[in-house]
Amino acid sequence: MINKKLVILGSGETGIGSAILAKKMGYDILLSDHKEIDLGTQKILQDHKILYGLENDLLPQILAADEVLKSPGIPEKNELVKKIRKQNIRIISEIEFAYRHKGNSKIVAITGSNGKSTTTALIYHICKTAGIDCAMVGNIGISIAKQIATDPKEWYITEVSSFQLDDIQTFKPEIAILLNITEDHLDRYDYNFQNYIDSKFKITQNLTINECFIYNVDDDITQKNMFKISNKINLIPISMKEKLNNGVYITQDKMIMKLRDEKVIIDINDFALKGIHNSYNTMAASVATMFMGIKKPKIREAINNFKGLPHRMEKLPTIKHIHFINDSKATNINSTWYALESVESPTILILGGIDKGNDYSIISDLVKEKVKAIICLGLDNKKIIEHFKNIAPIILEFDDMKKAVQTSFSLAHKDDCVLLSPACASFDLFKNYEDRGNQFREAVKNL
Ligand code: UMA
Ligand code: ADP
Repeated sequence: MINKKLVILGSGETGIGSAILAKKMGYDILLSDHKEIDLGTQKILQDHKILYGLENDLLPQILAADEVLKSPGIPEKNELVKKIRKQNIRIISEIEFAYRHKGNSKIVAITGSNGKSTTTALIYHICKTAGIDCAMVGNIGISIAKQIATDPKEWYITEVSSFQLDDIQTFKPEIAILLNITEDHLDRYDYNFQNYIDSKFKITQNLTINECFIYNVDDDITQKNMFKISNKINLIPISMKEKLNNGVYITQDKMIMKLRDEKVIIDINDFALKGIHNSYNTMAASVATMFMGIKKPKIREAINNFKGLPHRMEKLPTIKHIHFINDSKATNINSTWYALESVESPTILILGGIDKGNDYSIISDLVKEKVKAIICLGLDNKKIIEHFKNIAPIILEFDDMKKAVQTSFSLAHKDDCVLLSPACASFDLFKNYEDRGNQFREAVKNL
């Protein structure tokens, strides 16, 4: 029995999953939320005999905690978090808590500004193909703590966000992957990019020579910050520009993986995921699973028949020779850059939503080269219009997906592409990026 007073902040996926695991492990738990907890969630808490309530009603009990587990969506600037810090009560994240109670199971942790979900899903797919006992958890949507409590596995393929890394202490995955770093979530990092970079690098904090760190040597920001990490880590670089003696690279349409004394070569035409960004994701997933001990035939089979995830460069059925691509998950400018880079025909680009600090000049050249019209889909489109007014031939504004899609369709000619890759969060007009992507799919279907 662990007789520790654990307070859990937040009653979402993280909070509930952690509470279930903590209860199982014998902690003395209290769960709080700043809002009224919905009835379904209350029922789950009651069934597990977990005490809960409103943050404001529980302040003395919260500040008497031995440790506080904070849901990732709760920012540092939150007044309660400030009070907890002032009292020197340790704050941990869910992945830290889950790590402590995972037993002998192992973790693959995937982070990066873009490509996390795709790479996580691909690693999971390779592992399943190879018959490994595993679960896909973390930022992709399922609490790792809940998985450990209710259905433990040998491997947890875990998508990890910077918010989840912020409050780790001992978290040490067997395989850590950092795909890339570009500006994102700066509102949570005092608008200081270095703070966000440091948060991503926390994934390496406890690694030793026994684990491995897979990272992208072509990513400038990653490279510039590598000097900070311990030289006693087992490094596995990936590159599409350099031939490497250890790690993975692509040359003449071949992916070459060199690990320990083993060399594996797979033709890149076998990759189901297309585009440069996806080649990086496939390289990371392939070498991670090779490190786990999975052999080439299973890796090749799985990367070849992987279906990809919806809302990420998802091709929809062509209508009257017009192509439609749903890239609703592109919520920052870097992923929109990759989307535009990979389209091959003149494009009507649907852009906009809640801007998290985009520098639109990053896509100016690609817009000049490929974009016939920008369709703004957001409540406040000033920044986009200001930036592209002399670059894009046509800029129109909408606050409704149906009208945005109908207009895009009317502007498109044979073989053109209508690309939803908004570079922005969706919460001004939609519930979330899935809702935005689903509405796009529906509007296209109804043309
Ligand atoms: N809450 C408070 N006080 C606050 C703010 C929120 O009590 O100041 C409460 C809310 O009322 C709510 C709960 O906290 O009840 C929500 O917690 P949360 O926002 O951390 O959400 P979870 O449901 O626990 O989901 C989290 C991740 N959410 C965020 O990081 C914002 C999910 O990632 C993740 O799938 C899930 O844990 C399981 O790991 C979502 C996400 O948007 C998809 N992630 C960001 C991204 O991908 O860009 C990082
Ligand atoms: P994340 O989980 O990190 O948000 P996703 O796999 O969901 O990443 O992809 C999000 C967006 O980023 C999609 O629009 C996708 O096309 C793009 N993307 C995917 N992989 C990469 C990558 N390695 N580099 C840049 N952009 C990427």
